[in-house]
Amino acid sequence: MGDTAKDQAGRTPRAIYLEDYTPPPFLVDTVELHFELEPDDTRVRARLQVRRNPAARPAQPLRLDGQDLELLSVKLDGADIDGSRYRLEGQQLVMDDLPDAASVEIETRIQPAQNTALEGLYVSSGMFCTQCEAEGFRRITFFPDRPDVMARYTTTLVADRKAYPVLLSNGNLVEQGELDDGRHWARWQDPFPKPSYLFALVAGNLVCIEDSFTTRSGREVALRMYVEDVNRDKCGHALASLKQAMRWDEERYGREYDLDVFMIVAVNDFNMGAMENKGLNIFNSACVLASPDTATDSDFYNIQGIIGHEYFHNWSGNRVTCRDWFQLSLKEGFTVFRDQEFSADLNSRPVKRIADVNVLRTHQFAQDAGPMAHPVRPDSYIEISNFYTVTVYNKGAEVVRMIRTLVGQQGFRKGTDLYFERHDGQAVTTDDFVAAMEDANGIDLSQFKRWYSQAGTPVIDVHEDFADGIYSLTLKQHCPPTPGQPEKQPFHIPIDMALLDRSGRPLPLRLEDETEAAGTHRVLELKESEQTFRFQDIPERPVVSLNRGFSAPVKINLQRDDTELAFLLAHDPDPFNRWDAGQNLAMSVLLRLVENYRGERPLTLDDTVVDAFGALLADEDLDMALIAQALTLPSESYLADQCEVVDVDAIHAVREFMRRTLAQRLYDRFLQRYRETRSDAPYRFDARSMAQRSLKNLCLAYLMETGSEEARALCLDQLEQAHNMTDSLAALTVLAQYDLPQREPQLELFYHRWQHDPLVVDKWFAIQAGSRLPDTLQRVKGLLNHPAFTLTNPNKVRALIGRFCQGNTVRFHAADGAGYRFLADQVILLDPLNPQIAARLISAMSRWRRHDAHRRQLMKAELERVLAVPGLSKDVFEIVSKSLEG
Ligand code: 7MF
Ligand code: ZN
Repeated sequence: MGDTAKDQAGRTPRAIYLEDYTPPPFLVDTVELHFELEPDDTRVRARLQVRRNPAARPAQPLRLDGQDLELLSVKLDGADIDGSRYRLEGQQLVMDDLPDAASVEIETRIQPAQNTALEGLYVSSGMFCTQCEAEGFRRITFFPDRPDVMARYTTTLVADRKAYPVLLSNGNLVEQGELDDGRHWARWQDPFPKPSYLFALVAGNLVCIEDSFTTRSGREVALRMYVEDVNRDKCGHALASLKQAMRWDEERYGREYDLDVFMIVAVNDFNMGAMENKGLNIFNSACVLASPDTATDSDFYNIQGIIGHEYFHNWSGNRVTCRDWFQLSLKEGFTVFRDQEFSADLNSRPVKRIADVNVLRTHQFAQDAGPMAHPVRPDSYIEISNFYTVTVYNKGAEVVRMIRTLVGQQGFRKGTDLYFERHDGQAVTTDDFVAAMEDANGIDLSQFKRWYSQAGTPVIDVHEDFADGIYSLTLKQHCPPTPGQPEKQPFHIPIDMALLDRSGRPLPLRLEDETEAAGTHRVLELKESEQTFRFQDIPERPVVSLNRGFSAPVKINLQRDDTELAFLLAHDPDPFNRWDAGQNLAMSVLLRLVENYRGERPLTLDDTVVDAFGALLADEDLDMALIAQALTLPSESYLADQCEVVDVDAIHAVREFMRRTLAQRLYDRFLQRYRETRSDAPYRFDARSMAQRSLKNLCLAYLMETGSEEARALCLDQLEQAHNMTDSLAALTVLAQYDLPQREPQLELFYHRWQHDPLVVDKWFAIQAGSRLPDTLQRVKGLLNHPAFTLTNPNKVRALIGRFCQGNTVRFHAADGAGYRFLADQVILLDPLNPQIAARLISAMSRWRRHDAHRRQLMKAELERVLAVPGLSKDVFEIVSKSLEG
């Protein structure tokens, strides 16, 4: 039985509060784990050396968490004890009257093959593997399953030799042997104390691809990647990325790897992207396996970043970990910041920044404005799995980035050095992180810390004034209310800015209390609700470039006309703000078009706008990836966020109109660019070739919007000629948007070519689920019965159901409510199998209140239907109940 939304007494699940934190009554010095692995009957013996925590309130019992475990026996200091010496209380095993130090040995039985939740120990494609973060270890054995209990682990695995020739766990292999019943065993020892969430084991029939890395201090580290034999040719990119990450962390943070072996395992059934288990990272196969034939540029790019992310956790997460799960952003915000900078250093920095800001604005700003809004450091949760969010991760990374902006690159490095030195081997808080930054730099970040405790996206209203050579910039901040936080205190906001003259050159800046100008850009520190900055000796009315590089995760309210936006799009020396001006220009055009569409007035596009985008397309000096990003119109969901009441049909129609019109009016330029960027060169993963492919495929998509025979021929030709997945998938994705005779045969052909490769089949599902054609829901429903589809594989669920409900706004929100009914049906089927994935899916309806009355009613009814399901998981219960309250 899984955990249920209501317990036997019918009570709803209890929330956990940050303010209730108390230190653990007992610490665990060592753990010896012994596994006898059988898919349907695994025996786990755990021997814990426990010791009373001097820092805890005295006389408390030992409490061990356990979930879905069959308890076989308990021993205390080597002797069997009976049920009078311990009790099972809820999901804990409680022992009173323990001595100050004791050995507790517990034997349990679990059924990994029945574990569809993919938390704890489970079987995937015939191999055993684990996922323990955040609270999965309690599904393996009874243990104080909280990150402030750090222990040294020794793990012995026993399994059938034929079926499971490879036996892995954290740390170093210390011993192995054969048993005479066809089984073998291996013992692993991890010298570093770690919290239970970093425990991992893997047992299966895997091949090992070896490499090595020599650290800066000259130690040789063995790098081993374990995959199914069919995937042996898809490991090169991950291993190359790993070595880049190891070098980068040495150079940028002075951090070396600390064990003699680093292992990566690829698993087909995995709830998330990857997991940083000490010395044994486990990856969703979709986030680690790549070959040019089967993976796209964005797959290659993401894999590099995710490999970096998991590797960087070895210091930001493992050596220094979280005191409790409210501190999740301590490791995740910091590590996302680190992986973002890694990707920026290795590829194009502006391209990376634009991509990251896009994620933040479309997903995190939306979360901040909805019923699931929470601070970077939440103060309560029902199910912690629901708080692995864009707020904790991506806004958390922005908070770290703002600290770096405030203290500078060198000050930041001093801060991280002090942080790692002070807290190595400890479980700490976001306050500890900030304190290290303060102490290393002699500054006060107390007001800044509101970024951790207050939810919501601050809004800055801008007022400009120019007279007598003085340019005055007035910034007023406010932050809308969020659940539980009606009023907010002012944030400490770093705003990077410049003033541009008529030709786009940044002017020297001198504030009124300064004697001479210093530099042509400034980081203004906004701390009050309202502040005015007066710049002297300004020769002409300037154009302000604000929040350059997106220096703070805020919304800027500054009314500009199309001409000024077009000017910034053409001239801003900050590439990020250049792109941003283009997005704002497109946005204001589109929002006006929405009004026209609703008023049944004709839709038109001004020359200013067409010319601005046309000039960009023709710019020979601009990075092709930036051109592609600038020509990508704001997404339908981001547009929806800018509307009082969302009109999905209007938004879809005007965005398509603008794409089609740009394509018609700039047809020749798109065509020329397409021809220039075609290439027969073999696939290479580097910023230049990726940029070229991204512009080419953007041009193809625009050209197809015109419906020309020529474009169609180019698309089919690309599909036929493509010698890499990036190009063939791009062509097929475009083709799938049109009701053309070639659509079905080409989809069919693609499936037949790739049916043996589950990751490519996922792409095939996603293409169909993302099509804007009106019969897409029917199609998706049909594909649920396709032999390659299964609800028990999260990648399949995300590709088909996730793509339809989260990536196909116009079809999901169909006015008849069929999309909503479909989602609720699937969530109800999925929840008993995999609550984490079910909870992520149902979030697609959490912002139901923003839609028109008709759709609101339909979504609310579906949410209520889900909430009424008996035995609902805590995961889905929390999302649905908060969505209905909010
Ligand atoms: C890059 O954070 C950025 C974020 C938890 C699982 C991986 O290392 C992780 C794990 C979730 C959501 C996003 C990411 C991860 C998880 C992730 C991966 C790569 N500690 Br849930
Ligand atoms: Zn992480």
